[in-house]
Amino acid sequence: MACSYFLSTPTPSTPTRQPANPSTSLSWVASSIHGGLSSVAMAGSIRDARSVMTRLHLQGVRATLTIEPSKTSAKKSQYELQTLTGWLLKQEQSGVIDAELTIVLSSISLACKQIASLVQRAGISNLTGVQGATNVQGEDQKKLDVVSNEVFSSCLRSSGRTGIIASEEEDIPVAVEESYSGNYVVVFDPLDGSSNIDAAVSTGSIFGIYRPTEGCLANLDDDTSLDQQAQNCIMNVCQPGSNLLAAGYCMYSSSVIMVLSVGKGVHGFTLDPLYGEFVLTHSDIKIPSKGKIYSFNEGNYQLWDDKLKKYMDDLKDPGPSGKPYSARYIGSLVGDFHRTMLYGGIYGYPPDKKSKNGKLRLLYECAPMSFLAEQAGGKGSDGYRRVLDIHPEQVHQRVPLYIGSTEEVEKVEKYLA
Ligand code: AFP
Repeated sequence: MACSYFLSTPTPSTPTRQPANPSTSLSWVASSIHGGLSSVAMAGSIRDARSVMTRLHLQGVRATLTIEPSKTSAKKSQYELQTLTGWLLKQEQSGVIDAELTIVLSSISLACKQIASLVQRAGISNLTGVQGATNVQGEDQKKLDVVSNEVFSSCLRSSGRTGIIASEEEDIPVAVEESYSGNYVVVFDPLDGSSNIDAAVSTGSIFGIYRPTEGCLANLDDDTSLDQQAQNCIMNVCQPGSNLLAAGYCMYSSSVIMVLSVGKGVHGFTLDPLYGEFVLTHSDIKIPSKGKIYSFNEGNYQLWDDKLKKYMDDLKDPGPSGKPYSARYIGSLVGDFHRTMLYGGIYGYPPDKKSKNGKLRLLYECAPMSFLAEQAGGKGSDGYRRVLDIHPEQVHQRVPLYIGSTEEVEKVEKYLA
């Protein structure tokens, strides 16, 4: 890290110190009593400082190199912002991601900004309510589900770096014709929690990015039939979460926050509504190892397995401390998971008598969130195994999910064993 030092004429009370590494980069101030040079702030190495010393000596000024940490310039400027764009470029420069992935992530951030503005204005621009169709999973599509899917897909297509996209709102994964390099496989839920939209409650977009795979390049000029191409796309999308290169979500709430991992920790960026830029606000997020908040839809309690009922009953037992766990449930995975990441605790969507695999989808909900949980030091489990180890058999496959603080996830696993 660059340090700040002073180069000044000596006084009896300031002993001369020599730096360990003469090429260390630093900022410094040269000041002299006689040489006409007074408090000149410079940035450079100690070699630069020594050359100024030499010049001072040549001018007949007697000065000695005295190096002291600056009290003022170590302070971070209040105007210094780390934007998502700048952060991505840094990751690229340090070889964590390549230029292609940088472009894909930028195009996702653009989609999120557009969806954020649509969500905020939904009530004004008649975008609340249902579209009148159902998706492949038989769920009513909201108008904003459809629009957000359009926005997400078109941003990814126009990035030119995405080979296949798989969305909650599309029956099967689609090969992207505009792709000319990169060919990343991107899975996403463009607007999760959309049943909350009409009440202006938190929603979010979730995404995961997989490595390009050879079997599924969209080439509409070749003789491959569309059916075969679709098959290829399905095969290539059905990768376990352990193959994820990057994953994240964008939460549309009292603020718009994009949380992202490229496999080196988890970082959160808040959209500055004045600049229209995502700004780094949550660096290297770590989930507390335990936490006394649980987030389950307890309306399904009677439909749960007895082991899970026992677990839930015990969470509510005040015990010797006199303090039971607290319940928090928005009904929007992104919002519930975001809180769990920051405060600790557990989010769960268990199986029940009606839905034997729970409600959440492996590819574009459970796997990306589990990737983030692990990158933040937490855990994602289906009750018995690591979610990231599950190999999807279908694009819209559902799995039970228990995710959050490591100790809390291990606790529910013990009850279910
Ligand atoms: P919607 O997109 O239909 O609102 O579903 C949201 C969701 O997939 C997820 O975000 C929630 O955690 C979960 O469903 C809530 O489901 P319940 O309403 O059954 O609790």
